Amino acid sequence: MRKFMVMSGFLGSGKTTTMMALTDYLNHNGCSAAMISNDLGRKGLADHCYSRAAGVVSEEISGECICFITEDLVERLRRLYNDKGCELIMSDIPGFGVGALEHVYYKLRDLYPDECELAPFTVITEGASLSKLMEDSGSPAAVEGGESALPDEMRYLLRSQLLEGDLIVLNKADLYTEEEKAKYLELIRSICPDTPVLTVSAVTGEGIPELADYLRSHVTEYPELDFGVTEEQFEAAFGKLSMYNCQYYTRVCCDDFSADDYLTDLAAEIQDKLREGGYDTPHLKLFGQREDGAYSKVDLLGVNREIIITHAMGGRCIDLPVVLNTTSAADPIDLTNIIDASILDVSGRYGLSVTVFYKESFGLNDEGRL
Ligand SMILES: Nc1nc2c(ncn2[C@@H]2O[C@H](COP(=O)(O)OP(=O)(O)OP(=O)(O)O)[C@@H](O)[C@H]2O)c(=O)[nH]1
Ligand SMILES: [Mg+2]
Repeated sequence: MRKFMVMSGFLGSGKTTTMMALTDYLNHNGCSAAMISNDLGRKGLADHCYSRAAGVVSEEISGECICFITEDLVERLRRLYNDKGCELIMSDIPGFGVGALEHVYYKLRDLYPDECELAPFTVITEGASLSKLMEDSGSPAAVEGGESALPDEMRYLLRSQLLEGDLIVLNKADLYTEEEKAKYLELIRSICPDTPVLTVSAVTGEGIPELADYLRSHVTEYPELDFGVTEEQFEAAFGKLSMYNCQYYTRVCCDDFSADDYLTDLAAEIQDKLREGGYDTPHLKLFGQREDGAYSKVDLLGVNREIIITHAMGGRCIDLPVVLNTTSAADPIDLTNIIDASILDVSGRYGLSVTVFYKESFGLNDEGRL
């Protein structure tokens, strides 16, 4: 079998976590699998660092959505199939992305028909996104641990992403009551009445074997595309979002420190400042790894939600390389100022020096980016 699949879904819905769980499960159950983390931004993004640190077979395609670099994607797939003996390869796309069905699946079918089979185009969703779709205009969505402050324009993306799927996966099942789960499934059915839906928890592993079997045994049906959303509405949604990525190295002047506490405090500082500025973040990721491989991963999925320590390092360290990535609903210059100031403030509190290796930030609609 030489199979490829794309996993789409909104920022923070659990694409990376689900691909990690699937890759790991498949590799332990008779199918050689690999995942590709794809995002805008320079090489060495948090998702790839995290999946590699966790020991999952993973690669990275950064700088451009796989939608627009078909030849590079095909080259990468060939290497994984031919040199590494992979049978099922999965890649995500940036979490605000729509259109990969057309740009990846249709192009692979038309230009590279004998390259590989295409598994169902899989869309991950979860309670926070579905609550955003459910809320009445003007009344914020209640999600686990807080209300969404995301702009209403995000609904164009959330709805279109669902419509693009051959398969919809309701993730984070461990967080819902039976009543909530039923409400989310009903909403999905009302938007996509004919699309199969599986429920999983990428964190507990519930439903992962069933999802893996489904992907192995089914192929895409090339769903018809009619989002019912105008170009202007997509532009309005993208216009609300900005990206900030940086990598820096931090070192304590004396004593040692907890990477888990440091990254959590940094996430809290950014959260407070974003909230004060009237902004929200669907996903802020912080990753730090000690020289011996021990790592800390902290996530924030909204200004009104609890900070998540996704993986605790546990011990202490004297220095730490840090990767910080976010796509936030904020002005790009304000976002940069907020994060830069937070890094300096919190590092100062811990007595840490900061050496920035690289930093980039831009609005998704900014013109002139090469
Ligand atoms: N409780 C719970 N948390 C989950 C589950 N799946 C993912 N998460 C958490 O949700 C957060 C975001 O998950 P990611 O996998 O990074 O989300 P993503 O879709 O890759 O996000 P982007 O890369 O920003 O588009 C992390 O803190 C995960 O640990 C789940 O099944 N249950
Ligand atoms: Mg991800």
